[in-house]
Amino acid sequence: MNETHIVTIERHIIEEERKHPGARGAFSNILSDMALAAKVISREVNMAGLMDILGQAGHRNVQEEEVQKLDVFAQDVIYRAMDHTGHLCCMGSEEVEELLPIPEKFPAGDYVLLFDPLDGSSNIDVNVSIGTIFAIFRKVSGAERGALEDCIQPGRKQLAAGYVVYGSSTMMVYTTGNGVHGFTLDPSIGEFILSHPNIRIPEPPARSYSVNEAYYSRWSPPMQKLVDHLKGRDGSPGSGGFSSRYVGSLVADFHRTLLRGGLFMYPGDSVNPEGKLRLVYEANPLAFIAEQAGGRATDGEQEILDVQPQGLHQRTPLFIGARSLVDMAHEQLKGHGS
Ligand code: P6P
Repeated sequence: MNETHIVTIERHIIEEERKHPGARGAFSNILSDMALAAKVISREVNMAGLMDILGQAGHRNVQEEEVQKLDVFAQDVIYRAMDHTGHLCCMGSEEVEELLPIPEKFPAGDYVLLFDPLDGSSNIDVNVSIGTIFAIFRKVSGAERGALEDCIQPGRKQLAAGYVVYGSSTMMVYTTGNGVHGFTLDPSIGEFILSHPNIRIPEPPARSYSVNEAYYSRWSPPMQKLVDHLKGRDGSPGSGGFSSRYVGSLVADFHRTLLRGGLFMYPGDSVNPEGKLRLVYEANPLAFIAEQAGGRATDGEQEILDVQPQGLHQRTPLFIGARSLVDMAHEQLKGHGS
């Protein structure tokens, strides 16, 4: 790369801010602070195997999942990067049941941060890619230090969304509503460098689908019929010719879908009618990114971004990826429940 064409994420964020008339910089600072937190988390994730940080932290989070030490670390890093800046009125995290307040000793601001600090944590010990997912909203309540209504706005209201994938390289991908842009961490200089400007989900997409087929027997008949079609088992036109890819780490599966195309699915089933993934800090941010990249995201009945959340940790079925493939899935599922 020609050294004079290095665009750091901080530079890109500032240039994005100039596209938002009246922006006062607070919003840009939140994104830059998230990039800093991502660098710190990346360092620990990449050293985890060497620093005996692996293994259970010995307690369970609100999802009743064994908490890995890195989960706790990532949660703490993001909170501490944000709690003192005066830009946020409160935060919401996958790891904490209640809203995360801004400490009284620090000023509160006009924005809200919702995040999953380290999704896919069960994959940490086996060195599979994991990720951080985040969404930023403007405060809508009259409460100086935020309220639940600030954290359960429809995804359509997001000002920005992004994720960090800690994989063979660490990448941060974000949108502020002007396209989707990817940055790769250069550890030698500690900077996220623009590597994937204006990401678009390919159309026609890679003929690839991503779902945990172990749950086939628990799916609705329309969901079973959809996957049978993708596997070429129903002989209908366009049936078959797909490959299957499933990492079991949402950010890794989504990142591949974003760059290559394809269809990622986590449907509801007879055991978990609303599926497993979380609406507010997983499906919504990824849906904003997917739409900005020309794709689509639905819950089988409606666009993810149009769902009015009822609670911070609400689950949702998710069908996301290349528009043509989500359209096909949605038509087969709508009205039947995923
Ligand atoms: P399953 C990881 O635990 C996670 O929350 C997501 O990252 C991933 O997409 C999903 O669960 C995998 O769930 O039921 O297929 O193991």
